[in-house]
Amino acid sequence: MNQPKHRSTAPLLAVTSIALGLGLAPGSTHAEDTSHPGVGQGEVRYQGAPSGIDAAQAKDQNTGAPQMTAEEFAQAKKIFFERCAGCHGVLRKGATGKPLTPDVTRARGTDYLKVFINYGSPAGMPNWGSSGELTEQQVDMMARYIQIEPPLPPEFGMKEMKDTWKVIVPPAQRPTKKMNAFNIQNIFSVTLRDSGEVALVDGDTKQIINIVKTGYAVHISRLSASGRYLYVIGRDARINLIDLWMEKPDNVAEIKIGLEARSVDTSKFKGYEDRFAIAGSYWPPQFVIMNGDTLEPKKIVSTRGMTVDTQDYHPEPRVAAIVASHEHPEFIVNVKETGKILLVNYADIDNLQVTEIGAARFLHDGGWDATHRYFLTAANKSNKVAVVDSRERKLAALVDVGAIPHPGRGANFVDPQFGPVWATSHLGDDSISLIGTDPTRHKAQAWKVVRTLKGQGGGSLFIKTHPQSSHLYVDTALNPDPKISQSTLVYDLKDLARAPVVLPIADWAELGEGPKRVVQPEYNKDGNEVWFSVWNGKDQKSALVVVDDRTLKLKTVIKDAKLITPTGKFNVYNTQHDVY
Ligand code: DHE
Repeated sequence: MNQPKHRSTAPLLAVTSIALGLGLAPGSTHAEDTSHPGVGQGEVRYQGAPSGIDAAQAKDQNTGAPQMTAEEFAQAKKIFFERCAGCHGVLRKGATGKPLTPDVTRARGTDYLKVFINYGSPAGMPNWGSSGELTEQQVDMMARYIQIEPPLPPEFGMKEMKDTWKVIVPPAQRPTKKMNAFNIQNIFSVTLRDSGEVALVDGDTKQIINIVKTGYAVHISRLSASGRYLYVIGRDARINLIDLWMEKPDNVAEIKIGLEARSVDTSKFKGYEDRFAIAGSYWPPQFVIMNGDTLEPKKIVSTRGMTVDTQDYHPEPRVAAIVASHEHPEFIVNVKETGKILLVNYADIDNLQVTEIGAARFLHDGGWDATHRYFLTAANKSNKVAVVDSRERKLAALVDVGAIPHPGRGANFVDPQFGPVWATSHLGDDSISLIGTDPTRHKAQAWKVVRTLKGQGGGSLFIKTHPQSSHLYVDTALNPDPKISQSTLVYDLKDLARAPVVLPIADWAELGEGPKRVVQPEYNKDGNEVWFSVWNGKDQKSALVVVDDRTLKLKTVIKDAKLITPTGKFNVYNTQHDVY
């Protein structure tokens, strides 16, 4: 490096002569510099040296980009954030979808890109044009838009969070004991995706207790360690804190922690019960630790950094699943695009210790093994499951599975031949991978796929069982064949060689028209009922279907005009205790 050659001495000389002209001793650091009002001379000398960056390396990023009117740009930007950013990322660096940065797209050219946007691809890109979702003019506009440098959404720091933070009922004014007669351990928090609400449904009586206003397109609900507080996070990064002890459980605090988010969890280690909450955002890429009972934000940490494999800088590593360790006062945070798993120790958040575990891209969802020591999580586009030993704080294994694993939190049971296993289904194929999870008594099987079951088809999102059940339920909500997306498979865990049973869940709901996707099996507290969402269009009828787990017969259908687009369901007890 020839750095000294680039460094001109001119500014230093200039400052010195100004100092001399003012009659000040050269080297005085206190006198103000007249060329930089308000700045001391010493500071100007210190910071005023020319940068070693060659100006020619800093290019005008939009040279050679196609033309767009301001109106087209505004419309294309809106379409991109609404339809494309989920897969390709806000900065278009790629994740589930391919990278769409101008270096890639400009080399392809407008005509090529138009074909792609119009007809989609077998790798999963929707056919936006030929399906009629986008007009010919919009397809052309999007093909030009993605050749222009992506516009940056704003950052969201402490000030922005505090501006949105509301304590609706302060802790001192909340009940000191449970004020209702509900069996709160068997309440289900049901995401009403397109109405910006959750339904709290009494698992015993199947009655709706309350419909609570939340963020837009709620993603998940999680419970505090005591089971009293329910945390709900919307895609718009709004968190609602619901107190289940109130006469009618409702919001007691809320905050927006970013512009887009998917995950929230709470401190579960002994001595820290209900103390902290954590939420991760997609944009900006960061997580925030909050007070558990008020949501007051305490510490924000960015996840921008280097990727695990090529060690290149990634400007948008989104926070995917977060779980709370039972072995240490730590949150386990999946960073999707860098493929890193962070162990964030909350014992002293002013001197925050973060252990970084290299796993694989692109980390998504996951859950605990039955002992709650090992966290198994999908690195979906790597077709792997990463296993973290939360006691030893290190990676235990990277296990090759089927195409695009998507476990939700997965399913734990005992394989009659291979011992304790955790299972995932897949978005990209019809397999269900069973991974051995007992390195002590079944060492040879630990962290290996010991058995692969054949499902109904790809497009599976969630798989579930319960310690009191001998069944394994696998949905196929995103399969293109309605017969498959509207039903579920059930395996007999005592006899895995036996052909699985198909339950026609959507038919049982008798809803009439619509896609009626059957999604996310969730058990009740006792493990003898399984609840499914029949997820229909916003203006169509949806329902919750409850199956008797012992007989595999329909138990009841919960229908209500207020149950708009139900998707995820979270049983209080099972979520609180990580039972799955
Ligand atoms: Fe999810 C979990 C992200 C689309 C329903 N989803 C998760 C988690 C992440 C995630 C990171 C894990 C959270 C955790 O455990 O802390 N989901 C995403 C996406 O990025 C994606 C692909 C696109 C998007 O724009 O959001 C996406 N998810 C969906 C849906 O379309 C689903 C089916 C319906 C819906 O409600 O939007 C959906 N995701 C769910 C559910 C869970 C979930 C029900 C929790 C499962 C569980 O049992 O814990």
